[in-house]
Amino acid sequence: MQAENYGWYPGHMTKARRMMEENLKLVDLIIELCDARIPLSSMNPDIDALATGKARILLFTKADLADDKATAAFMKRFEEQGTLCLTMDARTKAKNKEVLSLVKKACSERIERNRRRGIIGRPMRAMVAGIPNVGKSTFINSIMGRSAAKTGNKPGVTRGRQWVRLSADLELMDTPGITWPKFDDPDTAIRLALVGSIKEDIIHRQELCDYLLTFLRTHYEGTLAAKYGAEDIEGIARSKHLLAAGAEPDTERAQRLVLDDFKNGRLGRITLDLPLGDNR
Ligand SMILES: Nc1nc2c(ncn2[C@@H]2O[C@H](COP(=O)(O)OP(=O)(O)OP(=O)(O)O)[C@@H](O)[C@H]2O)c(=O)[nH]1
Ligand SMILES: [Mg+2]
Repeated sequence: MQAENYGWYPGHMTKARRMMEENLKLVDLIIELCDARIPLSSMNPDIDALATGKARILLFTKADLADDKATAAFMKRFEEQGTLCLTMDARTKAKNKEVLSLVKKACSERIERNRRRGIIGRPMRAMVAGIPNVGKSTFINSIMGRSAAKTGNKPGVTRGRQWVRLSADLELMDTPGITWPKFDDPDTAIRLALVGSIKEDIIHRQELCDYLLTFLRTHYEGTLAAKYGAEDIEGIARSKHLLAAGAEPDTERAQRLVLDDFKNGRLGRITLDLPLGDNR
């Protein structure tokens, strides 16, 4: 995999890592947001090394778009590893209470240590981190109960760090999303692009669409036929009457349609990372 092709050139990585390190100095807790459709591909592989000694919780957003069965298998695996985690639709407040109790659990040691040192009443500070477009700002707004952070369905909406005070006990830091290369999995960049966390123009649309169609035919049999009455891009173009000059199928428009339908959950609830072993 050519990491530079995806914006993962060395300068970007150094900058992203430095920013993460600076932000980490300011917080007690990391709230890492991952996309439930790609729990593994969206996880920051360097956070373990960067965040030693910090409390951590993992929140899987966009669970409303992910495959429930896969989500359950992933959660089981993470919980067995002792990770404090939750799945959610970050646009709703449904999990607010559970998130706060998870935060408390994760911070309990730190609060106790502070108490022993006579530090009482200092709020816990949490950094909300994760890949672009995963829902960091949306999550902050839901838990705050008001629009405190700017959101939008494309990567790179939040530019700099921003603090919000949730309560006397907890302050949250919104951060810009960062992507990280995982050299051991060449499919990571494609999966990140399919869920909208890498800018659309970086990987060729045809490559993305071919990957998605093959994945769906293999792991979600019948999905394409049910939605489009066809399983390949030319067939889809024809059945959706997307035709170019000479009544040829307009595959470019068909690709855009399929990718857009997937991103917005119109192909059903689909998870691109495989929960059992081989993530390919
Ligand atoms: N369906 C669904 N959509 C979500 C969820 N969380 C966020 N979104 C949508 O995803 C898009 C991105 O949300 P943001 O909160 O701007 O994402 P972000 O992580 O702050 O993105 P950057 O600031 O660009 O790094 C928005 O259109 C949200 O409405 C979720 O749990 N489910
Ligand atoms: Mg944001």
